[in-house]
Amino acid sequence: MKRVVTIQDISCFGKCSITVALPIISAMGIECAIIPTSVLSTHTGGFEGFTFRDLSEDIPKIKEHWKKYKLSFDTIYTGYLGSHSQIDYVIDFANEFKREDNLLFVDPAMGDKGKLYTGFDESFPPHMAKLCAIADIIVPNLTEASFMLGLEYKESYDEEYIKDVLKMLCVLGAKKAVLTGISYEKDTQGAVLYDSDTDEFYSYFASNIPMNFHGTGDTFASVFAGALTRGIEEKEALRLAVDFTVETIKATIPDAENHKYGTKFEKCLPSLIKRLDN
Ligand code: PXL
Repeated sequence: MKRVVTIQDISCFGKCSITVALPIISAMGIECAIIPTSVLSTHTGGFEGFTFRDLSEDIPKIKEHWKKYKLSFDTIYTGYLGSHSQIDYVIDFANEFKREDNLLFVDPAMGDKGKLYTGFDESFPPHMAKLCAIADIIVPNLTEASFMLGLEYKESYDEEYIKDVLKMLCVLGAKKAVLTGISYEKDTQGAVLYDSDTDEFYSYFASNIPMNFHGTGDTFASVFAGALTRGIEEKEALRLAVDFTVETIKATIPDAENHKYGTKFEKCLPSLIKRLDN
């Protein structure tokens, strides 16, 4: 059985990070080990007064313990990290557990819609860029990419601009980069992949549902990381991740007023499993 370790926070309520990654990756038939980097009562997107327990100091201790057991992972998948020291500990973990034949998959989850999430300042993205630099593949949205590259965030853009941003992301050091939440036309939204080894681009778009639900980036990243771990070819993995994310958004439309409570992704897991079986 393939094995992923995902390193991100536990938001106890609100369906994002580990509470999304773990069920999705398990449903994809992959073992999912976790390193919780912090525990929050809710995510930071729209809840007042959330708690935050920093577990940074546990990361090196978990690493040392796992080293004794010579544990290995097909994919190291990192998501939201809540402090500068967590980034350093995760880089250290990746340097220890990265092999020639495994995947370091980085979702630099730290902002959306041109703004950084509550709790981050402008010193954070350049630091996250250092983790992205050692990754095999990174999956930022345009906000995260713009902050890491020191570019002004653009609401509207064309294909050329997105291609330039992807190339700049790979200049940071990542081998491959995917920009998520890309929309050239109002009716479609999707993701664009760039492979710096082959200098090739691949785009996949599905219907654009003009609603924002929390945790959809984590859903996309979990399915994409899971599919790559299963050995699914990148283009198909991207299609699977975009399609599943759109399906979860559609399943949540009846509950749109509770967008901060996350999506009803659980309803869609059977169809994800079915698609993997085919
Ligand atoms: O979905 C990304 C995410 C993960 N973890 C926490 C967050 C967010 C986005 O706001 O606040 C704690």
